[in-house]
Order: sequence, then structure tokens, then C-alpha cells
Amino acid sequence: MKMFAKAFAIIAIAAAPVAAQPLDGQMVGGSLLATQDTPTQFGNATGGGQDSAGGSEVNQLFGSISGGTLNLGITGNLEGNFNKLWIFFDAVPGGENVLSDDNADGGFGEINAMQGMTFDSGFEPDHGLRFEVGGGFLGIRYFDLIDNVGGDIFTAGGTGDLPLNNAAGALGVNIGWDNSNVLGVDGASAAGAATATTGWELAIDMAAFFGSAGPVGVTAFVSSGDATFLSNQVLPGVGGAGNLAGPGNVNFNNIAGDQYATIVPEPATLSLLGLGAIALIRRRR
Ligand SMILES: [Ca+2]
Ligand SMILES: [Ca+2]
Repeated sequence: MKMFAKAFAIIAIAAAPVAAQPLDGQMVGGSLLATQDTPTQFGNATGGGQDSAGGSEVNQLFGSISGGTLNLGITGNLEGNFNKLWIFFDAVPGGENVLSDDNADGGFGEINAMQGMTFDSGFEPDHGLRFEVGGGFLGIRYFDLIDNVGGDIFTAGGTGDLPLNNAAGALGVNIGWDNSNVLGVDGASAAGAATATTGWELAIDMAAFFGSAGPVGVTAFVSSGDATFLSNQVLPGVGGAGNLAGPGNVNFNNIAGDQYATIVPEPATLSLLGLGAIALIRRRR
């Protein structure tokens, strides 16, 4: 019995809740899924403003699913010229391993400029988010590739409304976004990728956004504003390749490694904790 109590005590320590970090786009971390391996060819921002003048990059990707929430973090920055950060998720059966031309993205249908883009086999995205900011407008939109619908998650007036601190968006998506990163990769080297600490922090209600408990496959990349041109900033990375250019010609099967990562739900530690507590109470009697 002592052994059991000890085991439960260890589980209880392991399951002790970590203090919730503020969703502010700073100190972005969590379970590391990928680190950028490719210098940015979309410019390296050095000014430290929320408009990230002169550059876009994505440095590290973090993710976990706990208690029905997908916690996603990306360090990096997006140039305030309506360039777009796209995040594609594979969370339910079905989807588009090759992007078709019948999608809606809540914006001006830029997603359809990526028709023909082919993801790694095994990754069949069904949902996604797109981020953009520019003069006078900031938009975070969702898309559903199965139902061919999209819409607003959160919109605001532009770079002046950044950073976002625990912004409550539609469909159970809560957002932190600090767009001032000057660290991470630059135009010549990816060696500093892990030095970036600011960017996007998302807490996504799995049931509300996906109607699924997971697991979730994820990929993230940066495109031009009209999505007719893809950068080389992809997570997981493209191994030092240059800008990917026309999306319709991009086939991630032709780039070494998987340009997607899989996030598996964490075990329900709370129920174990409950069992442990019951065992400890019984032992005392
Ligand atoms: Ca940088
Ligand atoms: Ca690949």
C-alpha cells in the first residue's frame, strides 16, 4: 500500500497545475514541436515596432492539448503590409491534402490563390486560421476546408491595436499577439531561431473550433498579402530552401522531412489525481 501511495504522490506532483501564463504573445513557449532551420527571405525586421517593418518570420512552433484546449505558440513576426500567417490544422477525418479552389477564408478568398498546393502525404488539413495586419486593419480569420466556409475570429483597427492581450475571439479562439520581434532568424542565418520569445499565443477550445478532441496536425507558413507567393518561412522548416514562390507548384512531399507536426492530447491527469486522492484518503482510515 505504501508503494501505491508513493506512486500516486508522484503522479500528483507531476499533474500539479502549472500557473497559467498570460496570453499576451510574450514568453511564448510550451511543448516544442519545431524550430526554424531556414533564414528568412521575407526580410528581417529590426525596428521593434508592432508593424514589424521590413520583415516576416516564424521561429519556433509549440503545441499541446490539455483539458480540451489546444495551446499553440509561434514565435516570430509578420510585416504590417497584409502579408499573411497561415496555420492549417488536420483535426478531423476528411480535408484537403491538395488545396482546391472552392474555399472561403473570411477575407477576400486569398486561400484560393493557393489552389494546387500539396501538403505532405498524411496531412489532410480541414480547418485553419489566417493572420494579417496593415494600415488601419488587423484581421484574424478562420476557414473550414470541408464546409468551404470562413469568417472573422477577431478584427481590430491595425498595428496600433497590437499587442493583443488575451483577446477573446469567435469559435473559442483566444489570442495573444505581440508583433515586435527583432530576434530569431535573420536574412543570412537561422542559428538564432530559438532566441525569439514573442509572437502568437493561442488557446483554442477543441470542441468549439474543431468538434474534435484531437490529435491535431499543424503547419504554419507566411505568404504575400494576396497569397500568390509563399515565403520560405514554414514550420516545421524547409531545410534552407529559398522562397517557395507560386503555391500551386509547391509540393511538400518534395521537401525533406514533414512540414507538419502532430499534437497528441495529454492524458487526463486530473482523473489520475482524483484516484490518487481517494487512495490516500482510504489509506488514512
Ligand atoms: Ca529576426
Ligand atoms: Ca515534406
